[in-house]
Amino acid sequence: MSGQSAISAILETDGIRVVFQPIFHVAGDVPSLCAYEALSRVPRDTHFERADVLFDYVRLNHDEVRVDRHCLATAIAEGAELTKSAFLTLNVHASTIERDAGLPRYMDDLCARYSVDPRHLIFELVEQSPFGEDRRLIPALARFREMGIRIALDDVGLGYSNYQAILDVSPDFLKIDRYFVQNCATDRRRQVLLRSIVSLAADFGATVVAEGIERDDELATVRSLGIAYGQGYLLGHPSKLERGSRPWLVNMKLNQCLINKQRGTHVSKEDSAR
Ligand SMILES: [Ca+2]
Repeated sequence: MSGQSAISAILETDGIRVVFQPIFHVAGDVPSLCAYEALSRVPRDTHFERADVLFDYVRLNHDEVRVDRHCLATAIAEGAELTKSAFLTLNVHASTIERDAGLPRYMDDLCARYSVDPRHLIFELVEQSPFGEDRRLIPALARFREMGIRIALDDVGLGYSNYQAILDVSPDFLKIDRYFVQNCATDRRRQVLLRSIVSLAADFGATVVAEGIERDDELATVRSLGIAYGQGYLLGHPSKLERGSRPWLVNMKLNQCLINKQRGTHVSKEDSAR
């Protein structure tokens, strides 16, 4: 079976599943859950063993639009309930936003169908090639912003999520890739880079989220550098959403002793929605 047919088979059988990983506000005395990232997973017994393998193939074959549409629909269908009390972040390729002129209407329809307020959604822009080469990205993003959807730049620091993207996209959020967070407690060079991203974000009016926090000392360092939002295995693993369950609170291994008493500025959903 070719890769394209394998993708078609996965989409037609609703093979892509979604899990949700919590994002916490970590600057206050007590961490508070404020958003969930929807992450796609593929069945292991198919042509593609992992989602990143599938997405690499999709990008290579310029097939982002149909796969992104499918993943967005799945994430909103399964995560609609979460948007009642938190933000829901959705990964989407910048190239899909550039090419898919019908996507705003598609999102409108999905939000109406599942009673989701688009102001509670955040697009995480991912890309493996230069952003906005044909200049359609910025006007396309403006249409989503008019709907109330906010824009995050994913994997900041890696590849094409760089200064040019920050300048062109003016993202509301910068999600710092785990590469810069791992071992940041002991690696001063990583601290220098993180500090510079925090300063850059402040100047651009963007909010920083640190990804891949796995250790207590990494969380403490992230907090000491003034990063208010965090995500990672220490705080909560990606989990399937099961009705009535709050698996993230059970999984949360946060060491409260590490939360220093310095008060951060808490941005509630209502505050930040303005
Ligand atoms: Ca992401």
